[in-house]
Amino acid sequence: MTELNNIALKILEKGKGILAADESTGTMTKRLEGVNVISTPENRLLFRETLFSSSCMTKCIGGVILYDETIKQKNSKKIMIPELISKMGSYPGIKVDTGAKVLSGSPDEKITEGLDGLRERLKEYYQLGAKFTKWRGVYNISKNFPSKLSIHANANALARYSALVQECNMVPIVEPEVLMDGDHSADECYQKTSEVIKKCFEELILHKVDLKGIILKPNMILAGNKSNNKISGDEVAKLTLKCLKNSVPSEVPGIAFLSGGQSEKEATENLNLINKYNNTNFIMSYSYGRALQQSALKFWSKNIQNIEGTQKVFNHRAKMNTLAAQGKWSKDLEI
Ligand code: 5MM
Repeated sequence: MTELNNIALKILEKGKGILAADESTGTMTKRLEGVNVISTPENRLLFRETLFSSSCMTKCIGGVILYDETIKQKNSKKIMIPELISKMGSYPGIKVDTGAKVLSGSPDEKITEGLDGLRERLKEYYQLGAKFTKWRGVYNISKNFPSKLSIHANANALARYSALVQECNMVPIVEPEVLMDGDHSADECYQKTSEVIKKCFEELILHKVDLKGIILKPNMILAGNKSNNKISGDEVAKLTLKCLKNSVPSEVPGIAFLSGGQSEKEATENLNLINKYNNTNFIMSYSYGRALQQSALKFWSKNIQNIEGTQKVFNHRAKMNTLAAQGKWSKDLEI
């Protein structure tokens, strides 16, 4: 089990973070069509291999979460994608859930599926070079949500997933995402996120998951995106730290936040403040999807052959976040 702890620490060492490039084909199609690029396996690969061969992969990106399609693809030089990522000095990982579906018993909420046949799929991914995995539970906030049922069912699935992943010698990323959609206050986000995370750890412990060999991927504590009572970055950082300090067991080596719909700069600034005020022993880094890729995707969409230009944009964003993961970012470093 020390091996898993070492991998988790390596992924997040020296301000390194995780690139979440695990958009399923449906989501990736939305992203590409949003910038007027046709979503073909070739275009999805071209954008992703452009990112994975960027220079920031060596010093800033400790791990890349892949989707099933990508982990089985070869780049233009016929190198398998996990091998390319390893050669760049990063760890390949894989999303293993099969998506969030309607939760029977509370049809306005979601339960993440993918446990059936997971043990066999994990063996295949391990053979393909994956060193870590990801599973995301989603929760929405409203007066009655997340319900006890959704909190319990998703925590149980996250724990069963994590136990199987460790059995197969990979590090599970545990991602309970409390969505920012809605008009709720930051205090409500704090209450619900605390409840969700505490339940996850109760189940992880029950399922005998070694907490030293996981990475937690939570949301930051924010007011809902439709709330009129937005809070400052300082308050986001302080509430986020308070929530995690009170709900995450000290054995957990690292926390890598999702960006959840924050703008690129907001996600960087908030991470920087979290690290400035960090009064815990946890490494606090990033596992961003949109907040790492948005500008690079926009640039690339205008000229998909401009590899170098796209990489420059991506390198900058990764560098900013790696500085933020050490509390060393400042506004004037932005272009
Ligand atoms: C990259 O997006 C992932 C979700 O993909 P699907 O919806 O296609 O399954 C998502 O899990 C992502 O890894 C996390 O939410 C973090 O991404 P953001 O954009 O929130 O930082």
